Amino acid sequence: MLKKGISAALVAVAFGVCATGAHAEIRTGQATDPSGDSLGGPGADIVSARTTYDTNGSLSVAVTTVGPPAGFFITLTGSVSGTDCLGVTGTLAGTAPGDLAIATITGIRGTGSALELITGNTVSFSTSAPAFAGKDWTCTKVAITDPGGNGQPLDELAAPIYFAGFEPDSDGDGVKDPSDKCPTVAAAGTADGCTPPPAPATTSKKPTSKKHKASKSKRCKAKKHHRKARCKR
Ligand SMILES: [Ca+2]
Ligand SMILES: [Ca+2]
Repeated sequence: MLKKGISAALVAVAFGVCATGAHAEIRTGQATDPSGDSLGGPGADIVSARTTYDTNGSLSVAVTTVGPPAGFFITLTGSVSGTDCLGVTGTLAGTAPGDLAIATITGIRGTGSALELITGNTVSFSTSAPAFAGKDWTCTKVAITDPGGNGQPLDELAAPIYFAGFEPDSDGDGVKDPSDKCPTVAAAGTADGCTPPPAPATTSKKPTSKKHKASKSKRCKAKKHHRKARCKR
């Protein structure tokens, strides 16, 4: 009876876990960008960014700049395609400093709003809505434009943020681009994607020995009429 009770409890726990989102997935990624490459001031010069996407429907993107954030920040979260980030995208965007940010999804008008929070030189945008659930999102692009200068681009991430486990492998050698020092030269089986694997070491002295024996045998055959006795030794 006790065993039955325990089994029932375990089944209930198992179902409970599944019902509360056992299949949900949290994907994260981060990327850096050089400083000093912005057409704007330090507040519009991206140095790093990171994303967290919960497939239950929460998305947040944080962008760090050289100085206190200043500009119109646009973050587009989509799907890795080659080395780009495309497809149906979730946008979190807003002017920093400011308090109104927007959240939209391609093809869905007026999806909602996003929360904007500034801490030091980092501005974070986040939203949580059913429309953001279950997307095939694996990357994020970030750009800053000039809010007072007809949207002129000031700085953008040099490469999209690729979520961990979804980084592209341009040359298909099994070494993901972020760790591949030669991303266009396939070098399977290497750690850095460049150095070809070492050639298998030539083995032992046996082949030499056989060759030697063979040549000795040939020599002996040729001379068998003359030096039969010596060859046998
Ligand atoms: Ca930059
Ligand atoms: Ca590679």
